[in-house]
Amino acid sequence: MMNSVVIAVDLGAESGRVIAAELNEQVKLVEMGRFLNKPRFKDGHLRWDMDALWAGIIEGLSTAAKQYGDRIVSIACDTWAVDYALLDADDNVIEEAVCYRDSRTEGIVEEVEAKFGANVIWERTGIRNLPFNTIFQLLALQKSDPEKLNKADWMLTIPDYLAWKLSGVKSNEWTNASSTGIAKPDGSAWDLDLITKLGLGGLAIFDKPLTKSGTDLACVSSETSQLTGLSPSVKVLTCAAHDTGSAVVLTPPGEGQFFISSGTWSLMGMISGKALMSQAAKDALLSNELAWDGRSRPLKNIMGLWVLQNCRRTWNEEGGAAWTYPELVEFARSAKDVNLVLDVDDEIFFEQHSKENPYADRVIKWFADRGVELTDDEGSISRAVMRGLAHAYGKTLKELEQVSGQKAQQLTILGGGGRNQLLVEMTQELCDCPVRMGAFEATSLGNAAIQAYALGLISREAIAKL
Ligand code: LFR
Repeated sequence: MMNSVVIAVDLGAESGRVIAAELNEQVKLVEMGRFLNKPRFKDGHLRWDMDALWAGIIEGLSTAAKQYGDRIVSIACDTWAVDYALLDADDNVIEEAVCYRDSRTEGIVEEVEAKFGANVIWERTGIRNLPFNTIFQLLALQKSDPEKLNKADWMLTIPDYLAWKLSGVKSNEWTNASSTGIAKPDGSAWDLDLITKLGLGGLAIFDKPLTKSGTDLACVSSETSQLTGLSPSVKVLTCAAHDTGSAVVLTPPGEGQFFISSGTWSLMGMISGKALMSQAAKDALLSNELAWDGRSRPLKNIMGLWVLQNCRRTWNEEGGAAWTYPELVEFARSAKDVNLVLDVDDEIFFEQHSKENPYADRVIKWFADRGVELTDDEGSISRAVMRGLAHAYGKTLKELEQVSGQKAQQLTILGGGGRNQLLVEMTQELCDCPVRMGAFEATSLGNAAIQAYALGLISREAIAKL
């Protein structure tokens, strides 16, 4: 593997990154580009600005091509899950991708549950009914604009879409497919029986196969090569296209090893030989997503740093401040209100910040509704959010232990959330097991590790040691 470079394109809800992974004795990550990700309202819906994201990726890849030239062997893309672009038979994008935080899915889960029962998706897939999951987005689209679905030939989740733009080859990578709520839990195919039952039978988008993580799709297209200066021999691979799937590749193997993939969301769970399908698992709101290697990845979605990110927008965008996250953490350390705990998973915290309904006010109101007066300052609010997260981790870890029958030996924190030292300390206090810090750039590292493994440049054992 000496001297080769693989490129991880990793998009998160706040920003996107193009990262070069130098594969030598150690794997060294070098940032080639970073750009903001700002969904905005367009044609009545909150949509991702796909052109801006694409421009950021091309710029990052061009930088990589200049810096590493022929050392670059491959690229893979990962992003958040569940969202998609629809392509017609002539490869036209039918509409700009809608963001899963758009309100179009409101009420759809309730409709599905009333018609088919609350367990209809869980029983077949082990996936929890999260209102933003792809299946509910598709059902919302079917209601509002069925023509778009009928004329679609491919549904590409966002990383699949980017891989297609880079290579010209369309695919449905299996970790991301598992997050849609309508794929078979072993990743072998779309669950056509379930899809038909839910009223989406016969659509062309589901007559496509699923593709494993680590598949060689093709070389970059000549257009990509021209745009970026990358050699035409650079391969486009699939990694775990679902960012969480790439991040948790770095979970140490063995019994009792749990993870938190900590970023905009906190995903807390484990890698497991089998899906956790008991009633207790369902009650604990777990989702059995697919791991890159075909095992199961039972986890719970916890609202994550999203609430803090949006409070920061209140202070910075509306209030004219310019607080950084480290500053907010320092304020939280010396906050007036020390022990307040916010329920970060309350649905009022799902939608993004708006001028009309600023986040910091939402937090204060949440406490006021419960008869508690929270001091209206950055420190107290940030601290209540972080304590809320740590409490959610403590509770979820107990549930995971119970449902899996495995006592926690170690909890690994993966991703940028690990930089928040106060949150790490609180997590340590509330989770009764040793906490280990994993890589801050876990998603890019996991993405790169899957590429290197697929190319035969690194062993399974070496991945576990990254
Ligand atoms: C994290 C993540 C979560 C998924 C959420 C929405 O970035 O991918 O795993 O539930 O975003 O797609």
